[in-house]
Amino acid sequence: MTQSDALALFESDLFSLGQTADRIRRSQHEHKVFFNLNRHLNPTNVCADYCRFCGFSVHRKNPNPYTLSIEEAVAQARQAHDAGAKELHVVSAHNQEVGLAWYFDLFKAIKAACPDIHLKAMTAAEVEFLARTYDLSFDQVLDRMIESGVDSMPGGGAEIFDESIRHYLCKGKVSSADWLTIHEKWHARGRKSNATMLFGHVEDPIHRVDHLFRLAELQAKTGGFNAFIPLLYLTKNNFLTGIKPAGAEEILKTIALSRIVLEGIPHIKAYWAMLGINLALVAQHFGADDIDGTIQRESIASAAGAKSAAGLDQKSLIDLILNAGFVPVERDSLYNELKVYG
Ligand code: V47
Repeated sequence: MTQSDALALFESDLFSLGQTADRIRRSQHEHKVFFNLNRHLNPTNVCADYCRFCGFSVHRKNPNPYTLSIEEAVAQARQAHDAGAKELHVVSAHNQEVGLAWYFDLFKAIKAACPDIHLKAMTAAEVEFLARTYDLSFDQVLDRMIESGVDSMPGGGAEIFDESIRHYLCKGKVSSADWLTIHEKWHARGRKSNATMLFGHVEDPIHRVDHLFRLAELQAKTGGFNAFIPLLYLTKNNFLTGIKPAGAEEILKTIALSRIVLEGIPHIKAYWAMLGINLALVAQHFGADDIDGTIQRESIASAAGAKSAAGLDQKSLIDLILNAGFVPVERDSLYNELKVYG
């Protein structure tokens, strides 16, 4: 498929696009909807970089800086673990005040306190920030992550790869080429990661197609991406004004196109914290097969206006998936099936 074919598909009607995506989804995953028992932990919102879309980092619209001590972060990890979380998704802002060691000591301390928890931590944007700030190579940062107990990498920081849009959105943050290089190097270490795309702001469909094709190319080379997560841009508390929020049709088409173009990435996640649980369930008919997890607590999407701060309990998540006519499958962080419900 060429980029023009993909663009033409995107312009076709929602239901034909959805049907094609659903065919691929069913051939890979039948009626399963994957979820996990996870907890998001965002240890600091103090950030040296500036992204127009971000409502989480501290700025004049969000004048509440916080940085957890290692002890506080470990206490939250323990609490999550005691409540059943099997994965901790740790994403911090780019904090120049805490020092390099804070990032790695945090992971070591969490792993020491909860050895069986899967640590999904450090976006490529954080890796690049630490390399840039402390004059390290990407390899050095990635090796220190592994030494400190990081198991896999989340997909954040990809935003939109098109360089002109990226320059407008988040000038100075990790470049698209570096984002891809960091994931390639991580995969070369035999580790898995996810990929994201922030959509529904100032980009056009052509930029989404370009983004998907760059990811497909890397996946063909490494096979290291587990899941792709199209992240719906949320409009609150940031400096990207005058954007008309994307509607359901646009969102579902983007998810469906992702499933079609990224046939080599096994899972497409409809992240309920940003989409809302109902649309995330509908998205399971349009190419998605994963919904993220219980989350328990979340700061990035909720800072931007999502109703996800408190998470969802396991039973509600399972019932919602069953009521939508799918088979809930609890998975681990690497998509091994742990329990099939119903
Ligand atoms: O990179 C920031 C996005 C991302 C806004 O790997 C916003 O499993 C919408 O990457 N509206 C971080 N999005 C979250 C992320 C993620 C989430 C869930 C699962 C996984 C995974 C990864 O959040 C950032 C940025 O693209 N973001 N501000 C906003 N206003």
